[in-house]
Amino acid sequence: MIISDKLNSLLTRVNSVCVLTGAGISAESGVETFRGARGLWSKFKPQELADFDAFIRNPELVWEWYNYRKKIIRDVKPNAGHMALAKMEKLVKDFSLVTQNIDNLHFRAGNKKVLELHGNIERSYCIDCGKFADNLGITPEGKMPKCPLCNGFVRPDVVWFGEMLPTDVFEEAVETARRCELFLVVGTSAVVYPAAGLPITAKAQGAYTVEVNTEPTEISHIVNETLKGKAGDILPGLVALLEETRRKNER
Ligand code: BJW
Ligand code: ZN
Repeated sequence: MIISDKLNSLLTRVNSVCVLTGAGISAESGVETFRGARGLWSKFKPQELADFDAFIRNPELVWEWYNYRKKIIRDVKPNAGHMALAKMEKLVKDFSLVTQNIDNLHFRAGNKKVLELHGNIERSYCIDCGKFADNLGITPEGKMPKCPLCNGFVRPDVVWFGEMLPTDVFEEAVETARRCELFLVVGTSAVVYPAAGLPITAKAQGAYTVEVNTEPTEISHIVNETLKGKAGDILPGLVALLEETRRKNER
């Protein structure tokens, strides 16, 4: 892995790191990304699945799609990229992990705190009374789950297009972007806002911004440095550098 002298030297002393992840970090675990030739959006239409009006029109279809993805996600394991970020949380004093993913893999890798901007596939809530529930899904007979309290429609607790992100979670993510010294953007096409604005916020306040991605993205020309490759190959290398310098400093 080739990194700049600037990043190398920053890793020896950095105390505040914010990481934003997207679907690409879970790709090596076997979770499909959204965009690109083999992404979910090449087979399914977002306006029929990741949209509240679509849910009201055809809740069974939307639930079927989430059940299909839930099964995949439960069967896969966190990969070397997720594991590296769990290690990074232990090494860096002020560490924040912000994810657009709903797949739980950061928690399963061992991260204690994850700011989930787009929700979590394992949670759902009633659109009538707001009650939250875990692990609800389509019934074995293929029926929609219903609210145990009011019998209302239950939906996955994920953020669809045109919906607000959870305010407290997003505000905390902005705060971390505003104070970090190093901002890593990992495995996201950076086309979906407001998440894609976070590296821009970080750079504007002086953070060094580094992108880890297999392909160029919408923010490649904005970040300070691009590390081209798989998250599972690059992140362990960055963590090894962090670890090495911390060990030296302790001596
Ligand atoms: C690897 C790799 C490896 C692969 N290693 N890398 C016009 C302009 C600007 C904004 C808007 C606009 N019109 C509408 C908007 C707003 C809209 C938006 O941004 N739209 C754009 C698409 C145009 N945003 C919203 O609606 C958001 N809400 C909002 O703005 O609220 C305010 C508001 C409310 C009401 C009215 C008006 C404003 C909500 C966005 C919700 C996004 N939801 C989804 C679905 C979540 C649930 C689910 O999963 O089912 O979130 S869509 C989907 O995209 C999902 C993802 O989190 C999100 C981002 O995708 P991500 O993670 O970047 O994945 P990919 O596939 O795009 O990229 C993968 C990357 O990995 C690629 O770059 C690969 O190269 C790379 N890669 N392997 C490293 N091994
Ligand atoms: Zn209810």
